[in-house]
Amino acid sequence: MKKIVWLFMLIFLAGCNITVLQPKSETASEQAFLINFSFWLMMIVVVTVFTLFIRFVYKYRFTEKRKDDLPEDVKGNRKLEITWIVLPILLLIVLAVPTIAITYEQSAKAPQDRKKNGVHIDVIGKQFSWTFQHENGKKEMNRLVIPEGEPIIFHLTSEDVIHSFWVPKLGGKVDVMPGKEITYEIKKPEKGSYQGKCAEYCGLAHANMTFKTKVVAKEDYQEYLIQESQ
Ligand SMILES: [Cu+2]
Repeated sequence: MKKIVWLFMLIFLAGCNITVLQPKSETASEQAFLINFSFWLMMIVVVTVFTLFIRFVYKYRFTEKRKDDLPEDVKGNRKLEITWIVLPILLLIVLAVPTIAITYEQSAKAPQDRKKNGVHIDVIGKQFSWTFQHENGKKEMNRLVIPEGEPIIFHLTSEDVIHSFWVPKLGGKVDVMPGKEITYEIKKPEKGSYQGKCAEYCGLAHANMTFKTKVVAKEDYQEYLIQESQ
């Protein structure tokens, strides 16, 4: 009992801060929606199963009165059987439709036309840093500046091993492959500063492969582009 109390205290006092559940872009909001939606849908199943389980254990428990009872031998129940086949199928369809639609729409794609509407940024990962190159050729290391509200199209490549591009509050994770360009889009980021990181173990200093992401107003982004790199 004491252990359970400690466990609950640990969970409640840990101050869990799950950044993917604090989305700051349309892309991340869709991802958070999928997590919440499937969680609550599964909770319906969990609660139903546990309620029935507890109810049956209690209802058919051993008592002095029923000591010699032999339950009736039941063979089949069409209504019940149809119910427990059809209900899960319906639940799975409800779960599958938004999951497939969103994951298909968001998944990283083969290189795309650079004329596609949006801000295009080349992202080059290497052990153990990130380089961001903007459309006018401006380059910066470990600091990504992007304009708010625009579709941001990242062209991801790696110079050595496989990395993974991830800004938890904005979107990701997307594998960054050597010798192969992949495009990934983050829609409508909101103003703010966010932590970005490599999400694929890539060597000894993998944990240091982080970068700062700054989402700024559109005018500020234009100004940033013409500033000399510091
Ligand atoms: Cu890495």
